[in-house]
Amino acid sequence: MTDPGGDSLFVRVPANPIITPADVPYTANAVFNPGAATVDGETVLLMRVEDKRGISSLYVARSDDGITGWRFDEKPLLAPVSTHPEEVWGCEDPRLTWLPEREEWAISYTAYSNRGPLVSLAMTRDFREVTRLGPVMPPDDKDAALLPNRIDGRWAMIHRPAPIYGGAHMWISYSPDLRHWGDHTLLIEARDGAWWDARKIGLGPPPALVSDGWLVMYHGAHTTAAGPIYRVGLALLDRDDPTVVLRRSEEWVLGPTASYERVGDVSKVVFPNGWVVDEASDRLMLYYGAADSVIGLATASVSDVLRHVDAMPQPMHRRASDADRVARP
Ligand code: BMA
Repeated sequence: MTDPGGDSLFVRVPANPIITPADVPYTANAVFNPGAATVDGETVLLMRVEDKRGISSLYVARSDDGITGWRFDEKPLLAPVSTHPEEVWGCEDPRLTWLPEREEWAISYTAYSNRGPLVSLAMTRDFREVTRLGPVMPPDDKDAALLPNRIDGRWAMIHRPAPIYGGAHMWISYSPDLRHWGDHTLLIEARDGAWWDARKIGLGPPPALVSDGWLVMYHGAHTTAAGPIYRVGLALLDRDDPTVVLRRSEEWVLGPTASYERVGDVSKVVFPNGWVVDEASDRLMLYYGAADSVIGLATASVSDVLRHVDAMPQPMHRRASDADRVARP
């Protein structure tokens, strides 16, 4: 079968937006950018909830079908605490990765410190109790997720440092113990100029291991005179060496076109943090923040997504670092 084409891959559910501030049993200015997990047959979302001070905490919602009938915990799973001063301005944008070796979920989230956003890790088995590991990357750094398994004996984490010089790109780093990180490697660079993913990109949901390799979704923030437009594209990494980029989108596969994505606290934003990817049932459920205000859900066929990925160009430099050694045309 031929590539179905990027624009039609992801279909928004009729119930969108599936969760809004009016739905939750606590005061919220915005409910957005959720991580997603399947736990005991239920879909669990760990939602970023911004209160009316402007501070975000992470709250759990559960549903049997992942679309309707959400049940909301009344207390946050992760909220700023005085013992973690790096969270003084909030806990934001969680990504959830099941670690089979440890039999627990890793929560990688943005801790908003008064020296800028940084990456923190916490662990949970049931989304009822949580243990913080604390900060693992200094500011400015965000958009982080762990790979579920060690690669050659080490944990791998994709993240997005934002240096003063040269744009914000995706990196991959390695750790023997989830605490000490090194071998920092440039993974996918933001493009430049008029591109949708120029100058600032970041990982979306945690990479999903599929038959062809690691399926990656990432956002690009294209700057316009009216502010940024956040859209998403796809990439594929080598299963055994995820520093090797096998494919990368030229065109975005999802952008802000629905009214709830185009108008909100930050307009024209789709920001996926969580997905449930099931090759066996050929179903992909993509949970995303819309306009930094509400939560949307789009579904796709995994095989259609993989056919689309297979038709995407192979990057000229399969390791971003190759670009330093080989002259660009
Ligand atoms: C990014 C993050 C997200 C947010 C997005 C759009 O930098 O801070 O939390 O959804 O901007 O405002």
